[in-house]
Amino acid sequence: MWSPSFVAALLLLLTPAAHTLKTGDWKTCSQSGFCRRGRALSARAQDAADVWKSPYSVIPSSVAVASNLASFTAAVKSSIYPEINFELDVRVHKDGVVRVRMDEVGGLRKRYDEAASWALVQEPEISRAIQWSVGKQEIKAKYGEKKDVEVTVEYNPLKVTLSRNGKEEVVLNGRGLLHMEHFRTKASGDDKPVEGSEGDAQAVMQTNPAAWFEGDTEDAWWEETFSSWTDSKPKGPESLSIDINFPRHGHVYGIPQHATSLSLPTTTGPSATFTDPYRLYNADVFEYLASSSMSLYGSIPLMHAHSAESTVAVFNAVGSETWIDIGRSNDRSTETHWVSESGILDVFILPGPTPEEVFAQYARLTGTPALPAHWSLAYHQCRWNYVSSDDVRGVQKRFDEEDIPVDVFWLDIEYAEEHKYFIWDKKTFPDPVEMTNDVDALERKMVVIIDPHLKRTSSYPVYQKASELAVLVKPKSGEGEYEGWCWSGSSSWIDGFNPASWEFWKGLFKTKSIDGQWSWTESTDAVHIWNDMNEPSVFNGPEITMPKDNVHYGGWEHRDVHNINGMLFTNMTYQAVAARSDPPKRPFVLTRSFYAGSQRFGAMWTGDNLGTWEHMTVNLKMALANGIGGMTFGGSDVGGFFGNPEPEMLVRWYAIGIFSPFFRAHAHIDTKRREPYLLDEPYKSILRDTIRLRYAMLPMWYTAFREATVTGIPILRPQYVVFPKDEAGFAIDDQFYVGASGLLVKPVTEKGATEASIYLAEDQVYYDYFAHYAHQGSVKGKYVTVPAALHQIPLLVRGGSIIPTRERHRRSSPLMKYDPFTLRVALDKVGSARGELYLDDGETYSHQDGEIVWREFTAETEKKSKVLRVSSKDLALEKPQEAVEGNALAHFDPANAYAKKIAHVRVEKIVLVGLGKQPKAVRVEGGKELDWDYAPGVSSGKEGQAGVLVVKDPAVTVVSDWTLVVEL
Ligand code: NBV
Repeated sequence: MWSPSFVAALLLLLTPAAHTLKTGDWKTCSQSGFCRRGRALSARAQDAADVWKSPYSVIPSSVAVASNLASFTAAVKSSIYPEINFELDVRVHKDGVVRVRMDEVGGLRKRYDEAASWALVQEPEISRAIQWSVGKQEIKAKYGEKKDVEVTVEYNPLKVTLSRNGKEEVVLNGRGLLHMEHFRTKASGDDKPVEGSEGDAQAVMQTNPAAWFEGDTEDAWWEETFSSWTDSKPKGPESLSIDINFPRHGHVYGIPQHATSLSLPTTTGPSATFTDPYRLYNADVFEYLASSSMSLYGSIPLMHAHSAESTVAVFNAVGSETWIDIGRSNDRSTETHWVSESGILDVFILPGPTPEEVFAQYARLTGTPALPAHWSLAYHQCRWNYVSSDDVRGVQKRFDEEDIPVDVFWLDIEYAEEHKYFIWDKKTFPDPVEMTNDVDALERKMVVIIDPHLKRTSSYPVYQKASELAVLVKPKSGEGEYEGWCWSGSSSWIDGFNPASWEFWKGLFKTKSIDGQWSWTESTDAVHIWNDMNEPSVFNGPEITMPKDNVHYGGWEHRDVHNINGMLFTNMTYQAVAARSDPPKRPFVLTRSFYAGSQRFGAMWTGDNLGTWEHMTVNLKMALANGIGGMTFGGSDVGGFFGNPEPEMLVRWYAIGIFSPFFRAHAHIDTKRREPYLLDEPYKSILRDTIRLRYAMLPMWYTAFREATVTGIPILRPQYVVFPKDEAGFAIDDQFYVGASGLLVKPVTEKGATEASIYLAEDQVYYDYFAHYAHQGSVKGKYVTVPAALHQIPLLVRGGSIIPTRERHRRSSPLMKYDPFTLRVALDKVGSARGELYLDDGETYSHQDGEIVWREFTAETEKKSKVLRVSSKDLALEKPQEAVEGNALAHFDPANAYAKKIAHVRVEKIVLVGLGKQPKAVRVEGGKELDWDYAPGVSSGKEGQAGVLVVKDPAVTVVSDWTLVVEL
């Protein structure tokens, strides 16, 4: 019998293109026709900057303001192709976001215009308060509460500007790089010189502006080859170029996913960090580089631009391959140039002006992350592969023997017979339901991989049915089924753009067969799903993906929808898993590929990282950038996918893992087993403590997730988000805050470190979470040094925070659901603090009906009366509209069914950090004196070992209002 690893090794051999470390497997800009054309246009425009003028202009007489005054349309012409018609549509949303759309009208074909409809959560509401004033040379509107925002569309050349208080914030086509290549008919001969293009550039500009503008050859207009692949390009050139400038904004962030710094390094100009533009083209980049502008698995065309004055953003809703150049001018403005292969111009300008407002604006467009099931925030144990059901049982046993908590066991592709997903390999997994039930017995879950490639064999009911329903992607002929090579050998791909594929897909996940249809009856509600390879990854395809001339439902080419493809697959899977249980439970789906809006369908991870310190470091930065793009529920393979990490590295990676919203250990099939219980001491004990810390902090994490689902603000918050005016923090991406909890984490990513240096942006006290040492920050910003030996995690608590934890050790997180809480109160300089706790049943949708507990804890020191009070009150009662995602609660009943269920759950300990004085007495208002311990130390305003008061068993519950009184 062939072992799974033998089969995998064989497949690796059979797929040479996919599996050797070669950056040459993916295009550079100069190997991509439309990118080359876009960059050439930019270079020509720059050379002729003094005379250069965009050929696109608005026809003034065509400007038509809608009857509700909220939007306008206008005809646009290019002086180079006067016979081609474009239409511009500009509207302002209720929240001030400006949407600018332009399409070719009456052309030979239709451009793909559905990217936004996949990304947007709903059609945005248009503002009714906008009054456009139509002038001879421009049309503009002022809006905003203080009428400080202005959007101006200049006619000739076409230029769109968003300004605030008279200062330009975002400018579209300011450099004249707008170019929508119109559809045309192919003349005979390829790459032929354009007539009249000979001679000196300036002369050509005068005599043949088209040749000057578009270049002097039909460069890759009708066909393009890369390596051994030829893209037939039946529609000819249709790329879209637009420059977007951010005057006086010296930092840009976002456009995930790239392995680079959070503040994006430049790609143009003499000191450019990268020679190639940032590429957005979902790709299975094997052993990706730790510093590169190359594409990775997911693409979110959202960019924040930031300065101490404001944060603004653009969301360029395009689904085709896109390259983005970033340059910086002397006045520290950022100039960007976006070139996409196809699609319409559909740019959303997000006016901010704060990071929070930009997140809210983007969330109103593409949605917030779905509230995950509580268990999915706990620890996930994965590897390629747990090879049998007994292997899974054995791993579970070892975790329990070693008292290491874990919630989820994962199965990679080897569970599936011949990689036919859903079909268990009965030689190794003879009893999948029993195995799942054994895991479920400790309220644990399983996550099983389902990839989008379907093995083309009639013995595979999933493929057979998909083929029968004709819901598979088609080859360039538009007939039949595209066939490519992936794990399952000869495969075809489900086409999520075909509406019929959704019902089919949903049906597959049913645990009871309906009407005799094949469904996954050998599965239970405790099984959740991992979607991998959904870029899609195709071993024998160009750049390890699908040919661009493949055809999807509606006749669209794969090129038009490539970056959206992976999201559709997860969306379908998410709906399918949700529809499986009745009443519905929150599905968990992990995806490798993503697009704008993917946050609504679950978690992502950073793919096949290497077990190196560089990858560990860059994965952290990537987590921050992914969060900017909405994908806050993310993490990296703890330990690194490839390689055998030394114990020190593994320990440090777990310390990162416990501060990642998604916390999963994973490893390649060729690596040595490295489950935490396998390590020698002291590493094993350190890992146990580390994972336990994650479990203790689950209340904080769940509370942070609630907030993200309502506000769209990422859970891992970089400095510029928390301190938007502090220039010194704008490029910091090696430390972050966790939600609004006040926790500041500085992961150690260097071998042999014993100390870490943490930047404090404000004049505030920050306590060491474990040792309670009080570090005083400074208004000017300041670095402090904290101990960071292997068993120590550099973790500070911002003065003024209250952190809820649960500190009993359990084997899995659902077993903690009635455990008592500890409140850690970190007093600020004036002796006050605030924190929140959000709870619900953690798995159903009853939270949307108000079955929640959402508390606010506050601490106040009254100097005069010499008392410190810590109080708990009902936040849901105060702000029912903000309690849960989608503003669903109009009213809130504090005595809801969930609150009743946990009515007995106590607060077992209150820890007050930064109390400089031993108390005289401690009691809960109206109650008797309580027991306490006091460890002397400084008060919250001073540097040094802080005084700590521990109040044991205050005899209060978590759902009730109470006040603890500390007499000083
Ligand atoms: O399914 C096997 C792996 C998986 O373990 C990994 O996490 C994915 O990113 N998968 C990629 C396929 C091929 C990896 C070489």
